[in-house]
Amino acid sequence: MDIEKKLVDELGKNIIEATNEEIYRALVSVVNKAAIDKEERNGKKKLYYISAEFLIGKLLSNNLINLGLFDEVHELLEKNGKNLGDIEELDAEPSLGNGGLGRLASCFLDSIATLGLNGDGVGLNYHMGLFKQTFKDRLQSEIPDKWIDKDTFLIKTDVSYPVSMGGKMYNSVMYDLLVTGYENRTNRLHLFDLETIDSSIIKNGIDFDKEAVDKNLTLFLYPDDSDEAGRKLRIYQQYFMVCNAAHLILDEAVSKGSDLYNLDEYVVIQINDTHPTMVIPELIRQLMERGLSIDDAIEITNKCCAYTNHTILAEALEKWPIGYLKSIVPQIVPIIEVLDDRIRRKYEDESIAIIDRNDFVSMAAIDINYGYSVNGVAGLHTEILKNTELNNFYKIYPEKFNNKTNGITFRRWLMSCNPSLTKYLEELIGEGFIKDSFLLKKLEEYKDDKNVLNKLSEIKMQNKQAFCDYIEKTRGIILDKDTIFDVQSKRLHEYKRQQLNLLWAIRRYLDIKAGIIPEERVTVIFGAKAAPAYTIAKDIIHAILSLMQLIENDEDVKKYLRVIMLDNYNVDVAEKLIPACDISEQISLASKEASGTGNMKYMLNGAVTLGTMDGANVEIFENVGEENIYIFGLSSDEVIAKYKNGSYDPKYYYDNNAEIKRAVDFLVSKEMIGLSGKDHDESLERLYNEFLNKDYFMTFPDFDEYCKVRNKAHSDYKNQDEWSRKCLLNIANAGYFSSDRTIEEYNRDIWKLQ
Ligand code: 9GP
Repeated sequence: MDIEKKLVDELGKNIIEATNEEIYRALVSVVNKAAIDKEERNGKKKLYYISAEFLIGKLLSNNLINLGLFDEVHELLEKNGKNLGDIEELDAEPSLGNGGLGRLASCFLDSIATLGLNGDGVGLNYHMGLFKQTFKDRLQSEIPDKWIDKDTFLIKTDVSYPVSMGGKMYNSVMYDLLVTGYENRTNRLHLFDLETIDSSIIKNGIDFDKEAVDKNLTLFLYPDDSDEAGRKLRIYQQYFMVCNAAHLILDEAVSKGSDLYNLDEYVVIQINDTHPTMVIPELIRQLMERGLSIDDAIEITNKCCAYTNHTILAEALEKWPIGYLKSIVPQIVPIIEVLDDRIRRKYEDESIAIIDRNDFVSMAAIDINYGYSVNGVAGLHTEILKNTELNNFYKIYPEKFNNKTNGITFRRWLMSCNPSLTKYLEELIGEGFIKDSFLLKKLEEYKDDKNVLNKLSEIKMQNKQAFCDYIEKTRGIILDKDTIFDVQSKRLHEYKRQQLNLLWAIRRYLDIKAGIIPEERVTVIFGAKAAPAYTIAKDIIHAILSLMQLIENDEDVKKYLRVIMLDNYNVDVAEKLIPACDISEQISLASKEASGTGNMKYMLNGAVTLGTMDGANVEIFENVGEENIYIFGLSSDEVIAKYKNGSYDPKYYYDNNAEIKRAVDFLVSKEMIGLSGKDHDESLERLYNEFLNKDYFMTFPDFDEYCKVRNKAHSDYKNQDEWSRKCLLNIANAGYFSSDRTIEEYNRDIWKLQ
């Protein structure tokens, strides 16, 4: 392709005369056209990956890489005195996800297209995304993340469906994002929306009238559900998503020749967590509308739907009051009742019923009873589902349960975010690993090659410097690349235990204040958003920001320890932070993190994991070997047993462990409270009490070992050759964690697309 000609045609002038904004707009158009050329209409069977979240990240570079245009465009712009990096700054990050769930969905779309599979994503077009995080007075505040107003890759289609909800009709409109595969086909992400959305109803941060559904339906991802109107809005969103999906699925199948009785030859639907579950009763309803009997409709739907579970936390295993469904989507309630009735008659087991005794509808029970596949997202997680959380289902449907350990796309999480490492790997082991990730293993040959180890350290240093420059430019914070970058970036949740990391930092701070000077200088970096209604998570952020402020104003401590909380952690920030990380904190309470995918991204970029035996950390451990990972903490069996016998008492640890007491007491010390200029600080006090009276995710039992192992990792860092060898072995053994491998397994075992 003559990219220069295309770009100039699009611009209507020479590149040198164009502004960055004009070039950006022209590139979007050129990229979309090139991507459309790679669409394929063939393939009888098609996958529909339905998800409330798709955390896709900026698209320009990724699309250029996948279309094989990156180097050419880069050089062309340079030749004309322009810089692709500057132009990319204009690329708004679509704010369509929250964390791992949405990022996984995006990695999967990339791999599906890269493997040449026929599969589209289906979701919602949130105008303001999750939210944009800002810090004010050491507290998180939320503002709308307006990404659609800017020029984007979104394509408006003429597809539209009527959706009946709450006694009113809504007409949808479908927008598409093109999903480019690496040197392969283009698929699509369909995002449904309403024309009537009105962002002027947003007041004070992200508050809005939750009842004005025609105006608010697709404003935000996960609107606050702490009240009834919020919970109902989530049902509106979910039904809107799946009603449109079902229409689209049936239309496409019929247009390809399906008589609907053979729908499973044309369609497979992957239900990503419980949010899209209503697609099951809705598909049944639409099949009946098209003339099928309920028996046939149920049987066919069952053959088309597969469910992925991404958590054992009750908060994400949704249960909706049947009363809410009756008021919003009465058309599917009789179907849900039939589905429930059939299961009750067949199994007489209350624990697997769909409508429980309190008249709540269990979404997971619909998925498991009426889908043909149930998978967990890492080996340990799937075992916990089978043996504990979903054991009653597993006993009935053992054949449905399977594991699909998560993965990440190397296109974004290596090639795009870490070009210097990619280039060096290509020099050493060839380009093959980009398509066959297991070839990374060849790198092991160099594990004792001093030159290679030095070069890897050098690349890490360059990435750390680039990250420092970025943080200075965007946040005005000056970091020191010659310190250990010890990083925890992920959603803020108590089970992920940012608070454990914080207690270590407090301990280190107090030691330094007491004159115990550490040998290693460490920069602890956090990136995390807390859900707006999750009070304790926000308290943890407040505590981290408070410690950060104390240290930033204390030159004596600052020399040895920095604590940096980055605002608005998103894919863009992640792409800069991950290549710069030395130690990757994956410290969830064992059994609670279904998989984690940040752990894989850090590993691939040559960071060493400090973690518990949880989620995919277990498989990282198995792949890299114990020498190349730092493990601590209770095992998942121990944790599960502690919950079962109710034996955990945080007060016992507080009373008997002086270090724990010292660190926890510091939360409500004069220094910390004093920052507020008042004599008390509600948020810090609440966190202190939470630790003492609850500590539901068992921070204290793991504290001593965590500190010991973390300090050992810091001290090992001094031996740069040894450390660099660990980094090399992490990279070399990351091949298993490519989402291409995961998608091949989904296709082999569940989807069976040609
Ligand atoms: O918490 C899990 C995370 O462990 C996993 O890696 C990710 C993708 O499978 O899903 C997350 N789950 C959710 O965000 C909500 O279920």
